[in-house]
Amino acid sequence: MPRKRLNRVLLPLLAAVALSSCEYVKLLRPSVLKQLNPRVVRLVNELPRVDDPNEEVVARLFAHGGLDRAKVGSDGVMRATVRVPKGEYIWYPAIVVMPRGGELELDFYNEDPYSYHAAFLPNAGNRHALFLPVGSHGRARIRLDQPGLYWFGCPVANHAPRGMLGLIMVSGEVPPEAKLDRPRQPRH
Ligand SMILES: [Cu+2]
Repeated sequence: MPRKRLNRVLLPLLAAVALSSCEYVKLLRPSVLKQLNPRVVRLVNELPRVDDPNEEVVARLFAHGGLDRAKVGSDGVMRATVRVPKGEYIWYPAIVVMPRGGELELDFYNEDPYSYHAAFLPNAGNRHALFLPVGSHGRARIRLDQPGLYWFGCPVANHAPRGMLGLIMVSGEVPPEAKLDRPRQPRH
């Protein structure tokens, strides 16, 4: 009987291992590996605790566009480039990380021949709109002083729910839980 008992334990275990290794094998298919570009790798490195509900949501929603870190210029202004690729209705990258609060200059390139787009951006408690006709380049200078998560999106038609939502993450000395919520905005 011990052998039978062993089977009762071992068989489901082996089945589970086989199943889970199948799941891993599935991840090795070219379409998935193709998504492991530097932007997505940076996203996973920035949000390693994907079992945390908030981080999980952020990582899932924005994984395809990946993440980029704004570079601080000699003038103290942070800069990053965001592209709209052809026909994908997504921002590349979808997440821009600022190392600290301050001014952020974003260069947008609409490389989508099918549609004009626009970037509706957070800016010092207000919003800044940048229109992006087909094939155009636009530059926006915004100010985000407080650490936190700030949304940006394309207000054209149904582009935002199709994937044209992005995040600007302002790093800073706040508790990690606070970073995952948009901070209180000053009232004017
Ligand atoms: Cu759009």
